[in-house]
Order: sequence, then C-alpha cells, then structure tokens
Amino acid sequence: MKTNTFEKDVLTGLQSNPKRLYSKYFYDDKGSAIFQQIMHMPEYYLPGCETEILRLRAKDIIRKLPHKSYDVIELGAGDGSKTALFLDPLVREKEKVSYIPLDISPEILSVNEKIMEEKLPGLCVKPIAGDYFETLKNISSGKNPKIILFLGSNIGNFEGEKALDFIRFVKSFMRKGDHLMLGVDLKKHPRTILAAYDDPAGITKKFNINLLERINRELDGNFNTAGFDHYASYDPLSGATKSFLISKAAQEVRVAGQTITFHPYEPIHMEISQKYSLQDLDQIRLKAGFKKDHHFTDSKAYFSISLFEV
Ligand code: AVI
Repeated sequence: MKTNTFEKDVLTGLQSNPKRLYSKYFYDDKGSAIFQQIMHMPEYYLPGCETEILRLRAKDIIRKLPHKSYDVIELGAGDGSKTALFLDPLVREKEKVSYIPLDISPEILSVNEKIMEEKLPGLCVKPIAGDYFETLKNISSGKNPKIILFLGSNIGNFEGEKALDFIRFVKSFMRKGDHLMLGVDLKKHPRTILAAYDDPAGITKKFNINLLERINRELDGNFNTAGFDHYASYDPLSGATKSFLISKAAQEVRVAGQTITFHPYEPIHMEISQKYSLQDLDQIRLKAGFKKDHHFTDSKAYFSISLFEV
C-alpha cells in the first residue's frame, strides 16, 4: 500500500513538467541517518538556534501558558531530546503534564520514551505511531488544554499555501485556550541560508541523491546517480529555498517499468524549505484564525519558536 503510493508519486512526479520528487520520501533509514549528519553540519544553523531558544526562553514561553494542566502533543516528535528542554521546566511549573509524541516511526518513538524516562522520570508519556493526519483525530478530545508542538522548521517543507492549510487543519482539532507552538526558520542574509543547503562537504547532495538510490532499490530504477548534480537556490523575495537535482546530460532512466527522459541540465525539484519573517507569521496566524501570537527568537534572530493561541 505504502510502496504503491511511493511508486505513484514518483512516477507522476517524474512524468510532470517540470519534474519533481517529494522530500517526505527522503527519510528511509539511510536518508534519516544522512539527515542526522546534516543536523551536525556547522552551516546548518537551525537545530542550534532552536535549542538555544528552548534552553534560554522556555520559562518565558511557559509564562504565556496560564493553565495548571496540559497535554503536550508533538507532531513528528522524533527522539524528543530537544523537546525535553521545554518539558522539564513545564513539568516543574504545572500540576499535571502529559506528553503525547506522534511519529510515523515506532522505533524512534521507543527511543523517545527511553529518553523521557531518563530525563523526566514520572512524566506521563503516551506515544502514538502513525500518520499525524490520522492520529490527531483520535486524541483531540482529551479534557486538558493542549499545546501542539511542531518544531524543527518542519512547517517550512510545506509548499506555499499548503503551510497555511496544514495550520488550519491542526487548528480544527484545537479549542479555546489551546496553543500551537511552531519552530520556524526566519528570513535572514541569503548567503547564510544558502550555505545551510549547499554545504561544501556535499552532505546535502548525498541527502538528495539518496532518494534516487531509494528509487533504484525500491522501484526497480536504474538512475546513474553520477549523472546528477545538486543545486540549491534561495529567493529572498519569497523566502523559498529550493533544492534540485540537475541532469548533467541527456539520459533515459527506467523506473518501475517506465522510461523517463531527461534533457541536458533538466532539473528535478526535490524540496522546498520556506523561510518566514515574523510579519509573515503574524499574517499566517491571522489567516488561520488564532487569537494571539508571541515570538521567541534566538540571540541572532535566525529562528523563532512562535506560540499561536486559540
Ligand atoms: C526537515 N527539514 C526542516 C529540513 C529543512 O531544513 O528543510 C530538511 C533539510 N533539507 C536539507 N537540509 C535539511
């Protein structure tokens, strides 16, 4: 079922003009391991900035959260190690906190549970594995006020209006007094942004090329990955960072029994990593119908953890 969707998306994307693939498919085991390397790259400033905010501003964030009990629901929670920096002071301040990490991977959720047990023994953790579009429905009826976390600039990987659609979708599960906490990468000097997606060590290239290798592995493809180069761009007007793989020559590739023809220098659009200004975020907050927002930024104002109140 999953493979069929992957196959359908890959074939539709490669038969479109311009060609495209979806970055949600980057994260097989190998891709997830390469992403961990990206998180440690000196040019990839995002995790360091977000961690700084969680370390230094968690108490300021908690001051905006007036209730005594909260259910903290984290979308795409991963191992939760950064989230613990927020949960630790929250647990100290509040009478009752439950943590509900949602992730597609049951393996990463068991790591998450272990980390929480070590760092925050006694915290009530109820992991749910699955697609959060599905799982959100099941947990939205709890009686405690909710804080829904969507960290790591994951909102940036939604294209254009889809980010707003997603925030509206999440809001449809929220009630008065609930908060959405978004980790957002901000617009900044274009060179700083571009360097994060065009590292000299070629790790980001490897991350993109891995999707072609995955297609070879899983969809009986025969991409010659040496025939593709990685190219990243940043548009300071729109705030869109885009990643492409460029076909170095005319070539034909077989995927799942189909032939895909490439012209010389033809791009495959691989990923969008949208950057926002605080004003952009205020607009999104208004359009999505939240009552208030508060932005908490790091010392360089590279990144914001933004709190949207219903
Ligand atoms: C997961 N996501 C927020 C990352 C980003 O910055 O868009 C994925 C990534 N792509 C290239 N480098 C990192």
